[in-house]
Amino acid sequence: MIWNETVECMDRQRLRDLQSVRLKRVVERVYHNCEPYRKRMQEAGVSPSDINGIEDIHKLPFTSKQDLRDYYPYGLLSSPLSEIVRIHASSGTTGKPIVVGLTRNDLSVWSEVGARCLTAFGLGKNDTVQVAYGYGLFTGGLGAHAAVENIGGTVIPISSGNTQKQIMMMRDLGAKALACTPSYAMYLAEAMEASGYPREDFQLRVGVFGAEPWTEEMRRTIEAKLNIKAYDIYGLTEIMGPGVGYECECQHGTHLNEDHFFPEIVDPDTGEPLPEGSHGELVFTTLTKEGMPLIRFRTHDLTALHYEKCACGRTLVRMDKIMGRCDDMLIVRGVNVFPSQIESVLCEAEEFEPHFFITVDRVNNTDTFEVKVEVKPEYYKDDMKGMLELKKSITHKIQNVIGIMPDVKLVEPRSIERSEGKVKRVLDKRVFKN
Ligand code: DLL
Repeated sequence: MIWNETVECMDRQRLRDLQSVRLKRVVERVYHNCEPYRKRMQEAGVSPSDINGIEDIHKLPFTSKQDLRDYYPYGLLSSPLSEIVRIHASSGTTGKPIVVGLTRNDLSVWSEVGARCLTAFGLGKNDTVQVAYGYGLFTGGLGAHAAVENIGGTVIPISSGNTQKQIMMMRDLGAKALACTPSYAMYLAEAMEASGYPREDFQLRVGVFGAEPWTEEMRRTIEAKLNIKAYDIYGLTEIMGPGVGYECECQHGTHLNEDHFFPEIVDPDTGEPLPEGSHGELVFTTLTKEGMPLIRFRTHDLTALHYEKCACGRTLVRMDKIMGRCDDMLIVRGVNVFPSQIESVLCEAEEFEPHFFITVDRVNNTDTFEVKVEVKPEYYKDDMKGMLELKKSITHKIQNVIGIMPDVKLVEPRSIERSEGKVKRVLDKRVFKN
């Protein structure tokens, strides 16, 4: 099913025309209403009259996360505070959070794009959706909530955490869909198994998972454990929470809602635009936002875009699964390592759970790379020889994928901390030593 066929399946030339009109409008808006944007454009020697269409977007300067911190809290608003009806924020690793302001119209665009996502996941007015993303400043809870209400479904606004209650409500209220992070879905799956309730007690059939990178292997693992179809939903606080992108039934990439959020792929080091299909950093320009429009915002997310029409009929661009963020790529002994590579290996290995924790350190000027991996209960034995074999085999498998030898530590079942929101899987002690 398609929520808004006119837009989701729009002829690409018409879509470009629409994007052009909207880009011109948003550039005018930030230039006249937001001092930092005006200054930045003047410094770059561009004025709104230089922007005649979407093809001119490259003339505009980038916006970064640092800009949002520098102009905290309201410096980047393009609407007066009297028009702002909601604040959201995302906590950075250090210092002040990033704050965004949304107008009434921004909220209505958000629930429109959210409805496109849920409809693509096969959900409608007869479905009950348990929203186990956190409610509050995080966009996950309230974003998913508005989407469910817009399609006329029934929302259970349980928020994250309180796992036993989640299971009880899911069972008693007959939730058809679960919206949460993939890592929390894994945790819930284990807890459901431990609860002893038979699978037939639950009506769950769809997962609305996002807010963190997850691999295809993780998708298959969760689908098998929960006996559901798991869909990817993408978004970020600065642009709009969940709903910037979504998978359709073909699951052949994440469609981006390009009529509202214009995507580009650039070289993460130089900022140069890359040819279609190349991997690089995703950059967004909000085309319709009023409260805090962002021009060429560098997301740090690494992916590629594909423009051929999808078999589902949608013409909206398809984005590859996010492989990670430029800032969570580890460089260990000169080799680039993404935590998602370890996740793929563990999901494929019969004897392990996909729970792991990486610690990187520097000892005697050499990087150390420890990976704690959790052995499934049925494979966790007292037999020393067997455990050594297991360790050797997983060490090889990881080394084959990442190119360096990990120092694997096998740990007991359920000993790695589970996550109720975004999972944290890396401790890089080197940052404290520089
Ligand atoms: O995580 C918004 C969201 C909530 C999306 C619920 C989907 C579902 P932030 O906290 O600002 O916003 O984090 C945004 O999370 O730049 C990506 O690095 C990552 N991310 C979000 N969705 C996905 C996804 C929300 N589906 C950052 N796949 C983004 C991979 C994702 N990474």
